[in-house]
This record gives sequence, structure tokens and C-alpha cells, in this order.
Amino acid sequence: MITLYDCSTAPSPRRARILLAEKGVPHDTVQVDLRSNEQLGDAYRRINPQCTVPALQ
Ligand SMILES: N[C@@H](CCC(=O)N[C@@H](CS)C(=O)NCC(=O)O)C(=O)O
Repeated sequence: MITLYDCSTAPSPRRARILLAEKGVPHDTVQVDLRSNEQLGDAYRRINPQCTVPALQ
């Protein structure tokens, strides 16, 4: 199963959400809290070393 690392208030992951929806790709979604800089933490850095959303795993 694909996991989309998303932030519902950010513009960039919106494109990934639209793509997955239009293609009908089943996926889980994990919200990353950009306001608290969760993207800069070690756990998310292991998922996406660029520390940005979206990321697909
Ligand atoms: N190249 C990436 C950039 C994504 C990007 O800049 N995302 C922003 C949110 S819209 C982000 O994660 N910002 C977190 C940060 O800069 O710390 C893409 O286009 O998907």
C-alpha cells in the first residue's frame, strides 16, 4: 500500500492528492505538521531527506 505524506494546508501535496484521486490509486495518508516543523525531525527525515511534503512511500 502506498503512503502519502501530506499536509492538508500546504499547496505542493495537493497536486499529489489530485493525481492519486484521479488515477484511483488506493493509499494511506499521514499528515505531517509543518507548523511544528515535524518535517525536520529525524523520523520524517528518514522518509524524505529533503524534508518536504509530499512524499510517497
Ligand atoms: N520539490 C517539491 C517541493 C515541495 C515543497 O516545497 N513543499 C513544501 C510545502 S508546500 C514543504 O514541504 N515545506 C516544508 C519546508 O520547507 O520546511 C515539490 O514540488 O513537491
